[in-house]
Amino acid sequence: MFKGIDRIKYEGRDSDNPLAFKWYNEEETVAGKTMKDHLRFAVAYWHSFCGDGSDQFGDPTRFFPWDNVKDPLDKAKHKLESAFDFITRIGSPFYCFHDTDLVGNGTVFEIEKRLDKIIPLVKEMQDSTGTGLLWGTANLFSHPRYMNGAGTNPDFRVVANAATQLKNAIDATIALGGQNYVFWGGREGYMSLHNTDMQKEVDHLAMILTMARDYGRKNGFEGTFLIEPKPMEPTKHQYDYDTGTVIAFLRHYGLQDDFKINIEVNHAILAGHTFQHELQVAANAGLLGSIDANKGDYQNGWDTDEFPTNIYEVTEAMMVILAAGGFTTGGINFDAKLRRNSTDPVDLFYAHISGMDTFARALVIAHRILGDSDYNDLRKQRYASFDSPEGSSFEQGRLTLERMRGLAMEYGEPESIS
Ligand code: XLS
Ligand code: NI
Ligand code: NI
Repeated sequence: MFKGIDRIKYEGRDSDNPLAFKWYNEEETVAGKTMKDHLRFAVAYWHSFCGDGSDQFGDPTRFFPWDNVKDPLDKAKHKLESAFDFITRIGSPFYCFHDTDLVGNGTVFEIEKRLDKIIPLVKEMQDSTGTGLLWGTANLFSHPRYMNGAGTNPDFRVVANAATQLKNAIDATIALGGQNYVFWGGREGYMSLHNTDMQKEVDHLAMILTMARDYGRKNGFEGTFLIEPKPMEPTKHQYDYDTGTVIAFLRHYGLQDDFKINIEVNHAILAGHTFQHELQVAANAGLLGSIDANKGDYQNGWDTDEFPTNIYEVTEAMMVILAAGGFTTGGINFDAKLRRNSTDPVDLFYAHISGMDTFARALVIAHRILGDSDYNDLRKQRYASFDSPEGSSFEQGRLTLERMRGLAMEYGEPESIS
């Protein structure tokens, strides 16, 4: 599929070769770590090897060499070879998948059977190419059985099916040495309160996550469970609205020691926030896990999943990520897709190169702003009045409103606004 395209190399800023990196030099060290170790890029199996360009208004525009292979397992193998061919040529250390991206959809036991057969082959592919699994997940939203949700479905039989698919996806993730396991809410939300018992549904969701945690830990999963917030689409009210909502949920149900947040740029925008804001909220809670890198459209109200090329947005994000100490098990997954009218296989390279270069460049700039400018000092100075004895007494909880009144009398009306 990608014949004639060599391993993408770093050629530096002066290169005009569209099939070369201008900024991403995996061996280059920034702040004591190589770019490869900082950024931990991952290719998304679904957009890159399943996305056919179709949308609500039109048929597929992109065709894969395995489209006409009848046997689901043969199809899965064919796709696997092309996927790893791409991953190796672009030089991404990781990739991510949903169970159904690998083996197609069906009954949960059909999926189970196919996974049992394909996972050893995926493992071989990982080992022979030196690629790691950043995270695995189960697709609990595409099949018609999930039209009213998976963990939050009002029909217990659907919940049992969802749990089965979930168990198998965790098994696959463990077998492949996955560093994280992701839950994006899919259809875990609702359309109308009139037919929805919200409390019951949210309790059920927590129960499924608790079972997943217990199962994973019991079976040797040492990675991080991640929740990926999204405020809307496909349901009107998604239970994992944004990072703040998810943090409250995790703490309420006692899941905060095993779960962190996977923040997607476009989801942050849909929630009326910025990506940077969401990262900072997670970092403050010590729950910044991983990111789904893409770019939203500021005029559209849906998940456009464009490749990230906004250097300002990404630089500000990298400043928060660096200040929080960087990724541990997490990384940068390109949850981004080619446009419908982008139909050449080589376009997948241009798109990933742009995204990887944008993040690498942002990493360099962010590191310089944090280290070589007065950015941090200026922000600190803004709160300097809290370093006074009274200010620090306040922060330590040693003042009362009465004492504050006394201090206000002493200070009088503040003259200059600092
Ligand atoms: C959809 C989500 C999805 C998750 C994985 O909006 O971003 O792609 O990342 O299920
Ligand atoms: Ni995502
Ligand atoms: Ni998304």
